[in-house]
Amino acid sequence: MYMNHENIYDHFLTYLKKEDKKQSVLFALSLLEEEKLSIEDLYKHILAPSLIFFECDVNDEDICIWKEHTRTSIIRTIIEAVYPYIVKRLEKIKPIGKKVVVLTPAFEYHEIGAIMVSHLMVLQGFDATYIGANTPKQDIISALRAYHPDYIALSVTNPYNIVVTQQICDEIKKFFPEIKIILGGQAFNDQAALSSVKYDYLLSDFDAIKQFADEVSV
Ligand code: B12
Repeated sequence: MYMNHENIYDHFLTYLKKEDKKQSVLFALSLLEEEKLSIEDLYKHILAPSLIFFECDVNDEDICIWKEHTRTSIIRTIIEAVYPYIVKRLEKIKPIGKKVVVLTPAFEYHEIGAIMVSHLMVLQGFDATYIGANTPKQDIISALRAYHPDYIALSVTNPYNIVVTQQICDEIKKFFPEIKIILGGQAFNDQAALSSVKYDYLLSDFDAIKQFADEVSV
């Protein structure tokens, strides 16, 4: 019987450190199956930290990039396998009647945060669709034309992608002034980065999604 998130996290890391995909995936899914953790807690306390705090062992430096890629791929498999559990929860979720398109902009390959955000938004009653990583400006515009969302959420990790984010936000505001722009991701840890970007909401972490849902569903 687990006492707290820390114990679960440590247990999960023993599998991840060995790149044991089978045990990592089975263990993570068993937490949901046996209702030891909610999807929200699995993402917040287990999966996200396992990537954010990934550190290279000094002895492993030569193979570190390979290890990081392998870990990312394991986490991605788990997130995709969580989707049926989201569908199961949908029966109990009251839709709030707001559509969101989630993506990462051109040149931004870090997409795990964006995928998790789209899932967590669905769990809060949003009609949220993840349209991909490294999304060129033109494809974003086409998606907005097709989906007519209330919000577009951009996840940006690398600070050097703020310039492209600024250009995308300018176009969105020009062609779709009614669509509200949500920004999130590590690139905005330094809020000075935002001075040149047109946006409506800055959400810092997973908890902010719930607060945002409460705010816009009234
Ligand atoms: C996995 C990973 C990769 C993978 C990504 C694979 C994929 N399919 O996503 C790959 C190998 C592609 C990669 C590449 C690179 N990476 Co990398 N990567 C990481 C790593 C280890 C984990 C990222 C991750 O998924 N975290 C888990 C998610 C859940 O966290 P998150 O995205 O931050 O999301 C949280 C919040 O930011 C927030 N959030 C995020 N988006 C949004 C959106 C909304 C709307 C909301 C509400 C919240 C929200 O919610 C989450 C929970 O709090 C980080 C280490 C780290 N400290 O993060 C480095 C890291 C981000 N990478 C880094 C770098 C430098 C690179 C490369 C430039 C390396 C290189 N030289 O090639 C390239 C750049 C590629 C590109 N053009 O984008 C640096 C960035 C440093 C910086 N500040 O500039 C980091 C921090 C590593 C480091 N310590 O140096 N990387």
